[in-house]
Amino acid sequence: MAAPISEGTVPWPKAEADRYTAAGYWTGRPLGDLLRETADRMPDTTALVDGDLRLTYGELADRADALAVRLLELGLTSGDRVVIQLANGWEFTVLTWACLRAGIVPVMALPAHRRVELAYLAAHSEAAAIAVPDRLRDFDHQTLAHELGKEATGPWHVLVAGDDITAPSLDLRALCDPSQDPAADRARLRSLAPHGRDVAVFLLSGGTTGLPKLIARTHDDYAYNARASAEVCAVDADTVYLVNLPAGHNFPLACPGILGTLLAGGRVVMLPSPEPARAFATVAAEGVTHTAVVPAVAGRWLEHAEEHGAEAMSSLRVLQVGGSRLADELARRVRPVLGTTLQQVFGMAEGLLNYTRLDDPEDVICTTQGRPMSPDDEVRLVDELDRDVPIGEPGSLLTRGPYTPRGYYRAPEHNKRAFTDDGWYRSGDICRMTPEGNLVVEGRNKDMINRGGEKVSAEEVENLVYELTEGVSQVAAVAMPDPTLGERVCLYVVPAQGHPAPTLDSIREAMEKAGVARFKLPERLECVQELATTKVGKIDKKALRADIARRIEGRTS
Ligand code: OOB
Repeated sequence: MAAPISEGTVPWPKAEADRYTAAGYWTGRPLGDLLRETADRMPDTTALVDGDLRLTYGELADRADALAVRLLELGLTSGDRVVIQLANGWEFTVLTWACLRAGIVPVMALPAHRRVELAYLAAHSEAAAIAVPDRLRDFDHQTLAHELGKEATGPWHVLVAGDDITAPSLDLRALCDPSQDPAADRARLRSLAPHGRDVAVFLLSGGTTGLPKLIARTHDDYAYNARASAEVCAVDADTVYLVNLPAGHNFPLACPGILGTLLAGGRVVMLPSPEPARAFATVAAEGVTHTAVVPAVAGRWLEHAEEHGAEAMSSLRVLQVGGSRLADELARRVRPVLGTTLQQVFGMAEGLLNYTRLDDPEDVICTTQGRPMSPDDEVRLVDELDRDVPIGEPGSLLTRGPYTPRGYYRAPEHNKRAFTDDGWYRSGDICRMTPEGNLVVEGRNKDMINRGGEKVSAEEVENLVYELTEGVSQVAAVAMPDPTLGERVCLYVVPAQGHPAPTLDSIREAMEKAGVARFKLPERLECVQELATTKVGKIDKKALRADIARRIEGRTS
């Protein structure tokens, strides 16, 4: 039996919970109920578009209920966990909605994850099921999903979205078919409705440790996250929101993303990738008003528009950009080239969201990463001794608030480091605050590489290299600058005595064979005699980052 989720979560203190409830942020209503309510208000309005498939709110809500009941009939129960690793398609949205209705908790994996990540997520969450595509970009997700089942300690269901369903997989699309008796489904789900304080979804941390952490987001906090985001982004019933980042990431899921748009009665359009020609055509065809991208994609879209014109984008009102630092120069091109309002988003799966406001002066929009979404978000910028730095000085960002949980799931040791004793989350971002209260992200003091919005934990890469490569004495993974992605993974290796230096290809091959997500594989290798160390004898990553930046510039001093 899987342990109840409540055993691994860190609840907000009672005083804060009461305060957030009194302020109206937490309503005690589960997300599934709130979604159903929107559907009841506008059953005939189009809610979801995926290629030729269009579902009204009524159809979407009924399919979600039908799926929820079928999951229960399979033996899943409220509180069970399901790893979701689906492409951006309608099935993702129906399944997520279904889980929220039944109190089944999705663990939001990414399509790029492979055996290493999925096995860990399934084990750590004690998942009873996984939902995958049959194949995606030449990878056989279905076979891997069944292999993962061999390690499961309890029942293991494999739900597959695609045309090639092989036994004993369950056909996810068929499970989403409308039911004979929607009213009966609804009645059955009513008795299972989770509480507002229950966990709604597990998000994945960007990761600074050997293994990614799970973030338990409650119905109360995540509904507020989505609803308040929708307000800041002017998302309402007229919104057409295009999903082109991986749907299980917090940004397209709830900032305001899929959930914020559906709660507001708008329309969600799913697209499998942000490739510019197709994205532009979809914006034009569907009259898309809002979308979210990472800076690297914003750059590609700007280039595309400069080459082919931006007529296709005429309906787009808000282009949200976040996940990694957007260069001011790129930001300044958005309005003139795309004719749309840029919104910078500096967020994290752990909670805190900062947005530039749509009516901010152009200079604020182009040079800052915005300010906290909620009046009750608390933000501090501190020095090494946790003392507040003066306004304008860079400091390490600490935060608490109504949608920032107080600890990672089942990680008591790590929580002691990642959170202060009084519950502040140490984001590891170095920011400065402008006089008018906006944040500018200047760097970070966490050991993570931000590859165009994809987060890679240096420690995880290092552990994998030690484990998989013979004859290495020391390794260090660091960020190297990259003009398109911002950063890429560079690996420093000190070969062991008497061993030949490994090659980049051999390291990458070993990692890929072991089943590590491709975005984590090092893209440059520097074999050296020794690694610079700090005064206390730790590997000096700052020196290594400076070293690789110099080497890339061609000065190998
Ligand atoms: C978003 O969430 P995560 O959990 O993948 O990554 C969070 C980290 C932040 O701590 C920061 O280091 C970095 O990503 N980051 C940014 C940024 N937005 C995120 N760094 C500089 N500028 C930005 N605008 O990435 C995320 C979650 C919700 C909304 C948007 C992004």
